[in-house]
Amino acid sequence: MNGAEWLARALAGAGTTHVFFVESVLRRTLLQLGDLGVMRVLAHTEKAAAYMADGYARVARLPGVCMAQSVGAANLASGLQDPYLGRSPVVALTGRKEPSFQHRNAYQEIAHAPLFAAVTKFSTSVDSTAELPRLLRHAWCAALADTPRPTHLDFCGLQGDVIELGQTSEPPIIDPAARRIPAHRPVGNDAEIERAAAALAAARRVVVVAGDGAAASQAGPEVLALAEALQAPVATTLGARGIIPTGHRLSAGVAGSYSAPPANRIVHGAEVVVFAGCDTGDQVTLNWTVPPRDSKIVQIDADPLEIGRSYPNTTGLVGDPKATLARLNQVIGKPARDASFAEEAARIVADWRATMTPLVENDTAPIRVERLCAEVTRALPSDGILVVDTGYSGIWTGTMIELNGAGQTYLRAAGSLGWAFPASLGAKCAAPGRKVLCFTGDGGFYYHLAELESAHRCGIAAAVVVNNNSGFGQNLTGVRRIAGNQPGRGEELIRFGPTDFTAVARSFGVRGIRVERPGEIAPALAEALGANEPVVVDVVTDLEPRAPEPWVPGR
Ligand SMILES: Cc1ncc(C[n+]2csc(CCOP(=O)(O)OP(=O)(O)O)c2C)c(N)n1
Repeated sequence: MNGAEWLARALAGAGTTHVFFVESVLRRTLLQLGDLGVMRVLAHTEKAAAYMADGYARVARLPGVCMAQSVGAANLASGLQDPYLGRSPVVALTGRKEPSFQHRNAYQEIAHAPLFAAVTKFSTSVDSTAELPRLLRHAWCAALADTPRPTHLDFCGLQGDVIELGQTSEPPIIDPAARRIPAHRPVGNDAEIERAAAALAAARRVVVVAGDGAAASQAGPEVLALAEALQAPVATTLGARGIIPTGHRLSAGVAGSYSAPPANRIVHGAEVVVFAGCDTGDQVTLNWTVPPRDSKIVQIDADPLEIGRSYPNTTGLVGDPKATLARLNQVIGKPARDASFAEEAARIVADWRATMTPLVENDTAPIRVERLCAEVTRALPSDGILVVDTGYSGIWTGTMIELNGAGQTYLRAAGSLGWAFPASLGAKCAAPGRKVLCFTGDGGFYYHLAELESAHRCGIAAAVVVNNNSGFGQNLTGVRRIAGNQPGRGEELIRFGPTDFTAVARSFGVRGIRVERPGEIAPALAEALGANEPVVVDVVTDLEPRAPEPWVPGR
């Protein structure tokens, strides 16, 4: 079989239903993929193609495939930063000019290897069809294996032509086990589990902080079972929002820097913290102050290098969070527990929620984002997928949108503004039977507006809610502070618009619904989520209101 055909058959055989690309690359493979029923989503920028592949991968739990030719490789690599940070298995395929073109001022090409080094866990060149099966299998398995991250194959030839030249007799099979994330479920060592169980049984105030790794492992039921057994409140990373029902009496909310006040207070007040599949990075720990650095920790992670990375006083369990928590729960059993810490935590959460009620119920224009979030909570179907951008979009949705912890999925940008809209298109491709709602600010939406055309052309029916406050809302506080809090000064750095995104959408043939009053939100969301086409809901809000802020120790 010709290498181009082998690649198409291998990708389709591995369960790939969509690939995301900018022409001109791997043309013969793309044509073959079409013949095999795989949808080729032609994007307008390589970065958007990478984000689409990321959203696809997170929902399909399979590698998302994106492609670009030589000159597009740098753009594609820039789009791998977010899946790298977000631990998403994206496989990037690029073309690169032949060796005879290297080191002699070739048109349109810089060295690819350094571009991909920082954003992949495996990146190599493919110089012959004979090497293709082995290298694709490795790129695929490496992307899926813990910790999932992007991988990259750089095909010889501007458009990856090398694989068109040679033949292979290998069967077009990437992974006979048809693995999805998590690719493996190792269980932590028994002696360590016993030690962790003893430490938890001896503590009165235990908190669980569940992270993106626990969400990827689908460990929600096991997290909740541990929490109930220990009467331990559960906080999460932003990416694990909704791993348990957010309205549960033990739910403390998102912890760290993108949080409302309760979660940090509760985590900070614990005697022992269980980090389950949690990267213990600066965002979830508020720069390693929540919990304090010398806290007693039980940490469960599939990657041994994560154990004790930032908290030295750690008992580590190396294993898949779901499988290891299940074993830990067996060992812990159903102990008699003092529920006073859980009750105290529930009171902290309830008191904070009460302070938000007037904003949630606000019925006047300009629309409050708290009200918008409450309407999204009501509108999102029980198996809906919510894809949110970074910055305030992450904070608003992570603090104010409630999720059922059973069927709904929350995907967040790992930090790159503009990620959410293309990622939501990829998510919808992976789950055509589920409703996908993208929540973005106008600043984030501007990045990839052109993908409205892709959504329309490819019939990708995502609903996009734009929190349109005519500026980089999150940054208002910072620019004002730097400008000495002088009225008006600093704002020129972050204001733009006003733009009517429904008119923008219509120019691409996409339905747009403008929302200016609170009462219009619910019917607009119902219409957008009921449609079998992409819809932009342009919600006019105000730049001034600030999103919830975290509780900071000692302040
Ligand atoms: C690629 C990139 N550039 C810049 C930033 C910094 N940043 C974070 S949030 C934000 C403003 C977001 O504005 P918008 O999307 O309109 O949402 P709002 O804060 O107004 O709700 C900026 C500029 C970023 N996260 N990513």
